Amino acid sequence: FASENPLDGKLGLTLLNDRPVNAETPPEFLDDAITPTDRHFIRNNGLMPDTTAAEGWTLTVDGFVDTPMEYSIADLREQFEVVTLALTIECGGNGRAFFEPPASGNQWTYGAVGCSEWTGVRLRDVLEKAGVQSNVVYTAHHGADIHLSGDADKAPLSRGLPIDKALTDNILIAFQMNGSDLHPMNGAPLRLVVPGWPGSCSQKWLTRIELRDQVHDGAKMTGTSYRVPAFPVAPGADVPEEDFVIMERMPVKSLVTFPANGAASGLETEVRGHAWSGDRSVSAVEISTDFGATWSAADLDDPVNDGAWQNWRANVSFPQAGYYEVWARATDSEGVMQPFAIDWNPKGYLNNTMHRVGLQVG
Ligand SMILES: Nc1nc2c(c(=O)[nH]1)N[C@H]1C(S)=C(S)[C@@H](COP(=O)(O)O)O[C@H]1N2
Ligand SMILES: [Mo]
Repeated sequence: FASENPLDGKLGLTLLNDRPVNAETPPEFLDDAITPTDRHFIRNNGLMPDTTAAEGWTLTVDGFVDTPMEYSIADLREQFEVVTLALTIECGGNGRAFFEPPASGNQWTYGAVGCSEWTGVRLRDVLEKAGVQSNVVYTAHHGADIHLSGDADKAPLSRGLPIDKALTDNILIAFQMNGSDLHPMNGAPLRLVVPGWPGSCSQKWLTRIELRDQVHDGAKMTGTSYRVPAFPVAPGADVPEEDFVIMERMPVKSLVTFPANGAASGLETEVRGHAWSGDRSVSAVEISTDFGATWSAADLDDPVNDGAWQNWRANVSFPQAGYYEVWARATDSEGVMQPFAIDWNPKGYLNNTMHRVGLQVG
């Protein structure tokens, strides 16, 4: 794969890094209710596996289970209920580009998020069939991708979930995306999809799920990876590693997908986008066209299923020609609203500040 275009089969993505491949989707290309495969972002921590062929691929389920199991993809299809769900994956570092002082890592702006339709079997069903032993506290996910160093003993990423989360019913071991094979960069032929939690939980090129009697300590589970300070810290603070905790659900957030930032607009236009809040639903989306001075409610759809983002739209009119910004803010089912400003953390995770789109009207 190294010599091929990393964005083959993708359309309009912005490449942030080519080794490992990281590419985000400009918000105006996320306008569809269901994100087409060619618009789904890519976040790799290592290099593509040697093969992404379904033939011969196996998934091992072991660790503290009654019966360790090994499945081909055909076995999974035959032995478990196959379900299709629209599920939102957002990278924990989406919005990192806006931290001040800056945080190192991929400078994601808005587009490390997508909501495709995933087909697979429930993680819960697969774990229950193996028999989850009473001492299990955490899962460990293993993939076939290759560490940047080329060292076969190192994994680029191996993360896990608290067992209670792993046993919820909308986490999929997926072998299809939008009705076709997974895109190689999105984890073909088999991946986890854990909606609403940091994208890193959704192991791609999945080969093994191990049940552990302690919190997983695989690659990027420890240190400052996908972890944030346990308490609010001042911008630029030097936080000792022992004060970091593992990120869990992603916060309430929304995106304006039409019009595009910088677009020309008439005095009246529809504004639309999506909103989501990990493990929760969104109860309201509001729009401001006067820099937050006044707000009005957008029309908000229910999610098509638990774990999918919600679509919203509003008709806005501007009093006269000129430059405006459209701001969107979502409020979730627990009454938590998107903030105006970033609660800074050293690695630039969980930025859910309001999306602002500039418009030239008239
Ligand atoms: N095996 C493996 N799985 C992985 C990763 C990885 O580097 N290797 N990256 C994770 C991260 S950090 C994110 S945000 C999601 C992104 O999924 P996508 O590339 O399909 O958009 O995949 C996750 N799964
Ligand atoms: Mo991520």
